[in-house]
Amino acid sequence: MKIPSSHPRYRSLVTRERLVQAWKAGIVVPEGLIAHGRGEAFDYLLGEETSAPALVAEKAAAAFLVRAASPVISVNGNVAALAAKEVVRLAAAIPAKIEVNLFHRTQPRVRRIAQVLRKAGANRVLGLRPDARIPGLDSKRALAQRAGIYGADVVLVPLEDGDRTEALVRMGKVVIGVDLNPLSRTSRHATVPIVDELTRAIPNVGKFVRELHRNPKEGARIVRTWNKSGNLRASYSFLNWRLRTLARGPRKRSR
Ligand code: PTJ
Repeated sequence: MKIPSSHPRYRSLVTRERLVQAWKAGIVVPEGLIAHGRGEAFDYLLGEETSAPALVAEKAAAAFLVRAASPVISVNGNVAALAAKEVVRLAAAIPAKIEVNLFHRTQPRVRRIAQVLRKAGANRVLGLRPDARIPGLDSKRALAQRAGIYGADVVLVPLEDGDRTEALVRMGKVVIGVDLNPLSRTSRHATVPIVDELTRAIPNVGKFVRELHRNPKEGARIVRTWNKSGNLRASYSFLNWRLRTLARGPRKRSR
């Protein structure tokens, strides 16, 4: 579908179209389109830009990732459709492994998503041959690779369902979520919940990764002082402030 670039919601419509095309190509599941709608609704409320608390969380995520012994980025259908190149670039900067992990898992879909990632520049993509199960999960999300998510100390899980976030935290891993819904179970249970839009969040984390590689002391300090509940509270306050400002309406000019 041709979207006129003059449309006031051009970016949003292009993103939607991209997801629909990825659904037609068997990369995104229909449930992924629903998940996107939920994300977009929260993005409206948050003002469709990175908030100050999200930026702080993105820097903390970068600090955990650069200091990790075995970091892994988990990729599902929506992430592959929206941010394959950004994920590959971030993985190279850390450096981290990439593993395809799906809720609605089928082997052909895993293969297609791995192909998207390779086309985006990934040399090695895990997840095709899982050899372990994440304890406490009955869904196919439990299937993981020992060389990847199963053995990782830090896992980045964008657009996740809360179950696996909780299960990975129970395994003792540092879990970094990217979820526009600050009330989701992922946001509440992740070690570092990033309440921001995926395509804004991943490049921001990448920028901080490069910055912290040059300043390892700063990375150590951030990890030591990271305050997850304080940061999440700041996200709720930001949302509250946004809604209160909107409720007050446009400011009257003083004479
Ligand atoms: O590809 P699969 O089979 O692994 O399935 C992927 C989906 C997304 C269907 C699966 O993980 C799922 O059902 O996720 P949930 O439980 O709907 O959670 C997705 C979360 O991501 C929701 O809380 C949305 O608000 C949020 N979200 C959606 N789009 C974005 C987003 N957050 C950040 N950026 C987005 N673009």
